[in-house]
Amino acid sequence: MYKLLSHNDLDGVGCGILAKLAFGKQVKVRYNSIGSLNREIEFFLENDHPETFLFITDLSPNKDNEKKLDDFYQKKGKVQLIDHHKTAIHFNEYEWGLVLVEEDEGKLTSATSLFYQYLVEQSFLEEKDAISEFVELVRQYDTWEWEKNENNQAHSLNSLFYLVSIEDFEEKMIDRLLTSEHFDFDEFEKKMLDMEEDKIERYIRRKKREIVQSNAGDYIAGIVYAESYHSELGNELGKEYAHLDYIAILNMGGKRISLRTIHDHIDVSEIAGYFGGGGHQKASGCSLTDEAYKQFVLDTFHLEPMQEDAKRNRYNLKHSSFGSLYKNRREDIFLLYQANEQHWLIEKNKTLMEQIFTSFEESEQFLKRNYEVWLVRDDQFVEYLMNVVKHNKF
Ligand SMILES: [Mn+2]
Repeated sequence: MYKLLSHNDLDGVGCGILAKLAFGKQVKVRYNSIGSLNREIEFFLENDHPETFLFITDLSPNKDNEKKLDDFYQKKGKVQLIDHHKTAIHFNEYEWGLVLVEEDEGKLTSATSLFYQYLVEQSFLEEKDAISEFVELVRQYDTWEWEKNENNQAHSLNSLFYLVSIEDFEEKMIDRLLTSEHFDFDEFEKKMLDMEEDKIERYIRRKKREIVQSNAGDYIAGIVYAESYHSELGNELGKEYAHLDYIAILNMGGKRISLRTIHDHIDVSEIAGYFGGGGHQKASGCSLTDEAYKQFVLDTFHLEPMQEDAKRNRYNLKHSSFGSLYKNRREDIFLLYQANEQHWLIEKNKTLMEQIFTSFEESEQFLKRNYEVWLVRDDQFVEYLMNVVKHNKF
């Protein structure tokens, strides 16, 4: 007999689907949140048949269970952990641990892609186009490579995963992978997924108007409340407000925080780790502890939401040679302009600020991080210019 304990997201359930394809009725699969894994491991060690082979995928046990699992391995040799989270790297010290964040060519891994390789290598499962395509979609979604590759099918697969129950999803996928030569959605699913995509877009648009900016320790974070679409939100909000170091998405009902960044120089798994969580460099999570509650909720609840830059301007544009006009909530006006080849300057309420910048981006980032400014609409820009002209005339 086999038992698989896996994560309850698409990548984790991808592992469950592969396990059922490989072992059929010989495997019992249990999906877990990060919080419930350790209880399941303890239950397994105390209650399951001692000859059962245990797989753990896409999640990692705590210190206590790490030790217990190693004892179990020393006695029976029947445990294999497969993961791709950076915070689980130390499990490679064990014979039963296989943790790989990226392949040699810099291609990011997912638990499903690693588990597939493992099952094929061990001859538990035969390679097949439909399965390989499914595994690749899961990998691209989980690593967010789908966006760069514009592989919308990967995004759709995750949307479908959340539209139906885990049991239905498993059953549908197993059936499809067994019978089809290539992986695809059926016509009904395609219609549903189109509608779902519109819904996600509207949800994100609303959240763009709710996010607040806050100094959080050494960083500047965007904070937003949301129960769903965390990855999509983290990515879209991160791009809209690129001056923020990371986005913290608070799920109050679940008492969890998701941390996302689009920047290579920020490691949100460190921040999550500080609050007892973990994950990837660009996507991590932790529980809403008392300390996290104070920093992310209590200290920020009074803050006003950020304002988006004006999007449909023809005149007040970023990088414009006439300068770009910004405003903050205190009605200060900032004109950002290029003084010469190397230097960008800022006038605050028509007085030159002392800071000198070497690029538009650097100066805009300074303004957004320190003054929470937004690019004003054309009509306000024109009004500003008219005032300047009037002033010069009389
Ligand atoms: Mn994963």
